Amino acid sequence: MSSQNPKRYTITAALPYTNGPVHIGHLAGVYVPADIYARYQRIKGKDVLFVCGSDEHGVPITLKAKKERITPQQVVDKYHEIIKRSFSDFGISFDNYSRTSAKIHHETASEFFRKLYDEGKFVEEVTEQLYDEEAGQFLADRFVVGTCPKCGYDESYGDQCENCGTSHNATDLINPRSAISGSKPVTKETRHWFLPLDQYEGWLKEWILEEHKKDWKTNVYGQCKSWIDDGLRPRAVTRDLDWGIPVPVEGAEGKVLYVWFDAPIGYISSTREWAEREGKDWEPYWKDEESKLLHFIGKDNIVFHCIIFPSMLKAEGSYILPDNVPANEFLNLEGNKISTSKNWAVWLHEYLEEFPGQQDVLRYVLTANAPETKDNDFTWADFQARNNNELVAIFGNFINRVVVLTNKYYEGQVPKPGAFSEEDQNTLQELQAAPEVIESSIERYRFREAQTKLMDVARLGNKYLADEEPWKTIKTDEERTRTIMYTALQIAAALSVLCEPFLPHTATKLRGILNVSSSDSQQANRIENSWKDISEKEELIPAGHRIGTSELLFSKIEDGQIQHQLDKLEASKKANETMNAAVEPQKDTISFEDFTKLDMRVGTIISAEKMPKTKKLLVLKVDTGIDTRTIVSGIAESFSAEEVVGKRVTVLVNLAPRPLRGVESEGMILMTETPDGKLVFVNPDDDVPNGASIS
Ligand code: B3M
Ligand code: ZN
Repeated sequence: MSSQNPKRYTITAALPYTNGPVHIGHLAGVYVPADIYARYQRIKGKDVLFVCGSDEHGVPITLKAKKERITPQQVVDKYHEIIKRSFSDFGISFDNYSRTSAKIHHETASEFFRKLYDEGKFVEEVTEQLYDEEAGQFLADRFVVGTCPKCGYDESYGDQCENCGTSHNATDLINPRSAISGSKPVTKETRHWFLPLDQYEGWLKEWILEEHKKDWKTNVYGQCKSWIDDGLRPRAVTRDLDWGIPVPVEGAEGKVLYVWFDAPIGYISSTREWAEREGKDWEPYWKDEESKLLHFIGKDNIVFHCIIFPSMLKAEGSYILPDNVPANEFLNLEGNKISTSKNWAVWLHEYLEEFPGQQDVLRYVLTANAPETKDNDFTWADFQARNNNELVAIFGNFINRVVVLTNKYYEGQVPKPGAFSEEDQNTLQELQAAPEVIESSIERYRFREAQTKLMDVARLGNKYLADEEPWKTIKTDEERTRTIMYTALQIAAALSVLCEPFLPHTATKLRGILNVSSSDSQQANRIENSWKDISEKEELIPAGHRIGTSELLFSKIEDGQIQHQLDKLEASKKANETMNAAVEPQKDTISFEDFTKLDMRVGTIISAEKMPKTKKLLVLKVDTGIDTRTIVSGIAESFSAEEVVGKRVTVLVNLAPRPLRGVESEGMILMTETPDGKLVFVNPDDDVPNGASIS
């Protein structure tokens, strides 16, 4: 592993589960930081491979398919496209975006498994696993929920607790219940293959706890340490499921690879897919010690990328190990945890519809608030403030003033400078130091700090103009004005390079405005600056060069746009409240005998009148098939007496009679309630006769 000056970079970003679109939490935690890093290394001229792809196996996909009543394949086909599109819209510059349902991935993962299998690296064992008798299937991973054995959270999944991050076996859960049928699972014997993590403990201790004590982030190192200190146990790498990569071994019918076994191999398959397309060799990116392998992930994926996948790579034997795993914490939204099921999220595809062309604003705000060392909060007020007070007022304003004045004073030509004053020299010196300042933050994965330093360059430009006031000197000193404008233009040109990792769309736009090129341009006599040039070149944009016309880089975001976003979230909150209010927790279990004591019949209301001096009560005559009887029912706030006559109803007929306001009520009509509190009848189909019993 070569941290210092590696030959090439293999950068991976977590493969998103393809069971829904991607939101700002994904972008802030994983994809924007990974992209900043990849773009930065490319501008520095490094050999970079940045890969990702859709994670299309695993229980989350199957559950979504069940919920939407479509096939798992339909689920992944739908979301793969949406996710891929969002990434490209936001400028996430993957060299390849693959998917784990691709043939090359099935092959790569199967070969990998087979090699470990053939070399006896797995332990094969018949164990008791949770089984749902109602659904007729084993309950692995997210198919089962229960109480976390570590933190007591009672919605923990079978393979991982979202509350404390611990990864466990489904049989470790306390009070497990099936996510499919809700029933209590039984245990049943089944054969599986286990990766004996306990055998890698000594090596992991040395590799992580010793070698990476200093360079891994404290949140990452801390999680690994606690895992290793707790003692590692063998982990099953196969599952009894019908969606996934079939276990490539005889006698393993009906079994697939555990999604967390195949998904990280997806990084390798994505690399192979890229290499085949580009006519390159994939192996150095994964097998040459001089390559630097980096995994960008969210904190819930730490154990898989720091312990399990490296153990797999180690077991295989020919791969390099990650040099670093710069995992982020979580991003919250307006004070609450982002939640797909509660629709408490800002979806990337929706954002783009509402803020077209403003992807860099979101990238900027997410980096400014990146949850690098602790969970952080995204608020729309902050989004607006950072756009209006920073991007518009500092960056955009500086560029606009430079371009407008150059066009006005010099018809768009960079003026020839005279002698530089001390202020000019200091400013240019500060500019030359900027790449190194930004660089040192990026190399330590401190992207928010790096972006602040980028903005300091725009601040430097603004301050320079404000101090030197070319709009005043133009009236008195032409040569001085030319020098000022020349200097300011150098800052603008530097910004068009320095902002590229953070704000790629803005960088392109700015290069257009300044009429300078990016390295892929075919233009003759092009002006092209690299990261290094900013510190090393005498001038970045020469006198006589003609710039383009002014165009606003950023535009103000109005209160109304923000209010619209807040209203959308408010609507989600309301919808959740009504949904939660509607679902009461299940009551205590009753025996079958208890149930058979209830005598419920289909009946028809034949007359109704309001109980005098009450708001709620109607006195009903009901034909129960057995007899016609009087029932007093508290439904008058939802129904008038007239409208209930003729209604088919369900009646509990053997409820002990009780007097209500002096009228004997001989049973109970079964009702339910809409989320907004309106009562509705539980009414049987019309062709069921009165007296039919319900059981
Ligand atoms: N799909 C988990 C997630 O989306 C998982 C990451 C796989 S990375 C190999 O959080
Ligand atoms: Zn837990």
